[in-house]
Amino acid sequence: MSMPSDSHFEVIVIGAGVAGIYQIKRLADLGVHATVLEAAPDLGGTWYNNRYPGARFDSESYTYGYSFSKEVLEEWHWLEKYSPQPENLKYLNFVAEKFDLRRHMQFNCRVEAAHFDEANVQWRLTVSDGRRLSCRFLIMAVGLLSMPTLPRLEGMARFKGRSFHTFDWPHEPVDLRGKRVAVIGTGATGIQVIGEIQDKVGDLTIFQRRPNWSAPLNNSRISPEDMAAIRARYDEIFATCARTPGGFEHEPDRRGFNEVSREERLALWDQLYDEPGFGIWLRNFREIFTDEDANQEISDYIADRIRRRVKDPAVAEKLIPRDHGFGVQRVPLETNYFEAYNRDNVHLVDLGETPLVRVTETGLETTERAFDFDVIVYATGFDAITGAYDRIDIRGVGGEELRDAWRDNPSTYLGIFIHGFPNLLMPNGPQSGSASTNYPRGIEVGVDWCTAFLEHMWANGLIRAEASKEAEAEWTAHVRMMYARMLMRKAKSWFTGYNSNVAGHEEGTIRYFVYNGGMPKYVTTINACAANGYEGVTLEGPTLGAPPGAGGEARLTG
Ligand code: NA7
Repeated sequence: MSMPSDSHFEVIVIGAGVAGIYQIKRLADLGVHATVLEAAPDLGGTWYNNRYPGARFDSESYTYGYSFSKEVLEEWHWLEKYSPQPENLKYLNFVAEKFDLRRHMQFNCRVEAAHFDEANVQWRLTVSDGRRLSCRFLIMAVGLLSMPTLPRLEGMARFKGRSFHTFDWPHEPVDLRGKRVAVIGTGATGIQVIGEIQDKVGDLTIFQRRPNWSAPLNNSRISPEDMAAIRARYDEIFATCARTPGGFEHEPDRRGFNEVSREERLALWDQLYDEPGFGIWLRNFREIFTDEDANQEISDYIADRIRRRVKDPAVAEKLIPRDHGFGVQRVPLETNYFEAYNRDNVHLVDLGETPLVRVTETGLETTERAFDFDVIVYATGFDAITGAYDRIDIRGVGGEELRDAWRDNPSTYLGIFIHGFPNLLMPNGPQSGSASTNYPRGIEVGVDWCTAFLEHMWANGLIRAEASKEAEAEWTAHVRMMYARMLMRKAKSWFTGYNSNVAGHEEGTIRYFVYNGGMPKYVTTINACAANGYEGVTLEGPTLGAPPGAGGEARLTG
């Protein structure tokens, strides 16, 4: 009996986060010789890395967990409606241990290069420990927000206190008591950190470049009785998530914005603002995403709520965004964020007025003055969606580099395949539906689809799959076209590829990163592709005359 090789695999999965864990579960169940390569010392992805105070779900916990296992659903008890990072990491470990998935994972194993070997129809990988591995199929489960970015500021290494990006928050507790703390960035992460540490630090100074719209999280505990009621409803919960554009329980208000009176709209918003979670964003009228006037009205409403919560009117005005409307980028959910600015130990520095100039040995300097700190927290975001791909030297047919192919914009077929990069699959890639949804709901769809695709390949003796240039061009044009309807296209956010800290991603360069048609349409589209014999993907066997029923076109390779 031949032993499976430890350097060649049928499938290599890159990344042991939410997607990688489920992907390897599916492959292990099929008995496929597969492994997961993970750069971090352990599994968990986002929930392994982001250990900053206040890190938690903005999805309802019970809609975020995996739906694939009845046993897991029965056994796991979510403790909070929006579960915090330590609990989320515990959950992912629970799942991995339950199905004994760790034995299929390799940690501290960063993939540095992946080159397609056309002659042998294989991917050849170089990993950080110097090993060379190969596989027939490569699955990218690298995460959407896994490449943190720091500002490009002079003197950053000079600072003598402690400083870290929120993604790299130390694993051992950081004692902030009595400390002078700076937070740079007021995205979802900054807003979570600020809400959590405001009353636990000596002094907190927030460096805000542009304010972000945000709304209350309204978190609560989940009692054993609540959890029993949730368990009884799981089928219904997941069915609702599958039906809604964002993969949440929140269903859009399908009445027309102008079909109801202004009083009715205000009454709805009063109710939604005080409800938990994304209700105010996703249970709202659909026009707020597409119609300037509707968007202005909801933005004015939220601005008033901010004014009611912040005592100093001058500070309140600084916290109200002017350059984009409510909901056109992902809405951070907060706990006591605006109230933080009512505290004597919390100060706001508006970088729009006085930009940062440099980091000094003792703190930060703006165009106006110098500040001294013990700790600087960089909550400055990510090289989103394509950043984790760009970091790996990925080369396809003829040595084409993926980072070159995607320099201006990603281009994919269904967010799953890339022309010129055969046998590479993305269960939650750029331009997929899963990139803009309640993440695990999209991931399960993507992983199930990719797994069924691989089963089709194996069942039909096929060894090479490549999206056609035409199919890719058509999908990418479709994704692009859908942005035309959305006010989102005007926002400078990670959804449109904006990041001032990454060369080429600064202002003025919109990137078509996500499929905006909602999960239900996306699922219909990818299922139709599968039902049509994987239309748009050229499938090949090892020799001419691959088995019948193979779909696509068979020709000689290798
Ligand atoms: P975001 O949403 O990209 O936010 C990053 C924040 O950092 C944002 O306020 C930026 O200001 C600010 N930033 C970035 N670079 C700088 C520099 N150089 N100087 C000053 N301020 C800067 O990332 P998050 O981590 O908060 O959230 C990401 C997602 O995680 C979120 O949507 C959730 O889905 C979970 P800007 O607005 O660009 O002016």
